Amino acid sequence: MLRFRKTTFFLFVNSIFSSFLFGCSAWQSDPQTTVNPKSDMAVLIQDLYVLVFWLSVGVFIFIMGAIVYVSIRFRERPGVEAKQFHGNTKLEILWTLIPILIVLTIFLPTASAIPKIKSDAPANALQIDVVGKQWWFEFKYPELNITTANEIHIPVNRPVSFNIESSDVIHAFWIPQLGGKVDMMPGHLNKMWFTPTEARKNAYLGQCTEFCGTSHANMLFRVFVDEQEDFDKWVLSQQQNGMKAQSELAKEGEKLILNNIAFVTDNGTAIGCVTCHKIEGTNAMGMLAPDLTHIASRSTIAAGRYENTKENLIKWISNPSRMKPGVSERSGGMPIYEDYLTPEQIESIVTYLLELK
Ligand code: HEC
Ligand SMILES: [Cu+2]
Repeated sequence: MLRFRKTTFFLFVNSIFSSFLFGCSAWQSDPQTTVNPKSDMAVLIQDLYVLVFWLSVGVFIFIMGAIVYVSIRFRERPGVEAKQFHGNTKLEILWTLIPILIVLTIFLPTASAIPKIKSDAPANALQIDVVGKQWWFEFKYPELNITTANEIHIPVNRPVSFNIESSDVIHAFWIPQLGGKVDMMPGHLNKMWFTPTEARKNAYLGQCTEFCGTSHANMLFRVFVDEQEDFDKWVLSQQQNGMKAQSELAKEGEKLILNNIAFVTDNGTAIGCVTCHKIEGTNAMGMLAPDLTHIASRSTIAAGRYENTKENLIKWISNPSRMKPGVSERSGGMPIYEDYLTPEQIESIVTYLLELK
């Protein structure tokens, strides 16, 4: 008996403590939340949520109150029998009318919000093409001639229109504070647009929200909402070709990547970076993997999963699958280079990558 109580007590304390820790983590970082919307469309959705929430609170309090009242008022007591009721036309009309009113109160604002959310983007909207891939996001700005991956910048207070697709399985595109979620389908274009209303230094977090294989949970992205001036600067820098290597070490790395020499395996197949990756202005023209032209300008690697540091890049190139399960195993996936390159070679490659600002 004592033992049972101890276990129960432990579970109770444990659950309270873990809820507390859970709350802390969500509170400290930028949460992926819908209840703090920062775009016109996200506000429309949030207003509907708030309306339904308070209606539910009202219904809950009314029903619970009525149950408690009836249970006490008409209960069986010594000398009093529990009361039974059979039919009451007035009440029946009332409890048909009230739900109809509630449903209408929800339906009318919903029916007015959905066409706005689904409408075509205004003509001045910034166009961004996004393609979901196992397990990262490719972003293109067709009018600005920019290609990047997993991190985008958009200017505040200008509509952005996303043209959403997938090149393999079904993914989904969602930035809880800004907009979505929209399915990313192979061979079918979906659209979504919104106007971000708050520029800030920290990114808005986005994520794939349709299970898409081993590393689905590691498929994240970041949206930076910039003041116009900062956005223009970003655009200018992204339109440049990849930098030439500066330091001696970086020059070695550049040679390794661009000459493809070190990557001939025992059975003779070349699996150099240039097969899959692009560095604008060089012979690295691969289209299968994230564009590396400005890899050093991004704050994260591996689809928002790890900070873009020297240490993480070394780990990534040595063995990407150890950092993101499934990456090397899938066909066309990034090879495990610790099998072909020395740690010194990998370090020189990373030194070059970090100069690609
Ligand atoms: C067979 C194709 C392939 C080859 C060859 C390849 N990669 Fe990759 N690489 C990928 C894919 C696919 C990803 C995206 C993985 C993900 O995030 O799920 C990636 C991701 C990366 C990233 C992270 C980019 C980002 O923005 O998240 C870096 C850096 C990188 N590769 C560097 C290299 C280097 C350096 C080489 C050569 C030594 C190389 N890759 C060779 C396919 C390849
Ligand atoms: Cu996915």
